Amino acid sequence: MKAPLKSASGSSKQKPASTPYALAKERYAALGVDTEKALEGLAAIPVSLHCWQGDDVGGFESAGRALSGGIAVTGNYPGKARTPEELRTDLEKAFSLIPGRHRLNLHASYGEFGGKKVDRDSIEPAHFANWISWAKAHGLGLDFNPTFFSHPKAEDGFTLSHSNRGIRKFWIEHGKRSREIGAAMGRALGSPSVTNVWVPDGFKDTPADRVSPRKRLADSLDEIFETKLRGTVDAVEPKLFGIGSESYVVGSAEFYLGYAVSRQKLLCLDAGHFHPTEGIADKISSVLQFVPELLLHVSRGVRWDSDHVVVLNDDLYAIAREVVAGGFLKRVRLGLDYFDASINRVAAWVIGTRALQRALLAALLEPTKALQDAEVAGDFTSRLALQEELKALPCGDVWEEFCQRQEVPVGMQWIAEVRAYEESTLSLRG
Ligand code: RNT
Ligand code: ZN
Repeated sequence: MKAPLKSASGSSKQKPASTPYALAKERYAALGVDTEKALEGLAAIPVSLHCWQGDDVGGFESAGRALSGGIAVTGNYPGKARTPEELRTDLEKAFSLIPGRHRLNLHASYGEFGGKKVDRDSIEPAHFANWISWAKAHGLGLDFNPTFFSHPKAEDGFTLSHSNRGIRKFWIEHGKRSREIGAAMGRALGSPSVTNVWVPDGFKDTPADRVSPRKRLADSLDEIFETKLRGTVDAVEPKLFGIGSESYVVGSAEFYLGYAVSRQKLLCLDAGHFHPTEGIADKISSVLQFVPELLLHVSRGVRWDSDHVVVLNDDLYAIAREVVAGGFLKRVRLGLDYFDASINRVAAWVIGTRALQRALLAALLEPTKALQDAEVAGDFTSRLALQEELKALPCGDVWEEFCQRQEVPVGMQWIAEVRAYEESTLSLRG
């Protein structure tokens, strides 16, 4: 399909018979690690790409409102998708540059309403029929999110925990309909979707009553989740603060941890939703003692919950390591969540997804047994020495092999394809 770029690491001093991958394979084998198994394992891990990176969290409702809910997109890089067709074309380009089989994560505001005003409490699976048939045609799974922001009934910062019963009812209906849509997607595609609830509810300044909104949020969620549905699983997403909800967020970490444990729902951990230096890696094995599954919103907060494009940093390595070494690949669903309009949006998807996959590969290449044996024996010296040794092993050569086998561009080759797409397609958008 795509012409693979010759690996830059194949220097002239190497024996011609030894490809960089063959050498890497030997290095890892010496530590008891089977690179072939790692490659197979990586191919089996789907990542849910977030539709909202493609159009700055805009969506396709006829009203087309400004982004609200305390999240923000900065930048005005040309070429953002303006229609569902454009967004799908962009996604196809991104998926063609990402190795493996994946999923798409849709927000309710990305329905296709045929120019009509369909309010959030009236959305139906039919509004997502095109997305479903497109996903089927491309072998993608779908995930879903009710949209509790960018709407007049969310403008004062409250939705499911609103003090007004009518407004609460409106959003509860939206939540119920969203679950139905998620379930329809899951059933149509033969792969259960996650329907993830995140609400922006909170106060800019010190509240006089921290209790009542939380009670109302719990009650509203219980109403939304009342009916058992086949085809979707429910997740709830806590947050520390948002822009304009700096002093109090109703759905805090403790609130949703308690909620998810008591209702046996999925907890969604977004990497940007905690104190700036607090990572989510260590939470994985804690929370999975008590909830059935986790949803991860892999993101990168810079100083605040800024939703920067995911890159291969220590936090990302640690997250992937805990998922893999903990044996949690079947209980952790991986999704991305960031929005950057200052760079090419297709490239943003590709960079973030490939970074997550590379972190997962590094985790799959870890000699976990050797590390754990050293630990059990009390030999923390060897544990630390080996952990350090692993950092400079030729993981990148195994990654390039993976890209080649999956028939996607190797190395920097993919950026040329994004540039060509920019010229042929994105630059034509007004
Ligand atoms: C917001 C949450 C949420 C959103 C998306 C658009 O802070 O992270 O997941 O980013 O629903
Ligand atoms: Zn998130």
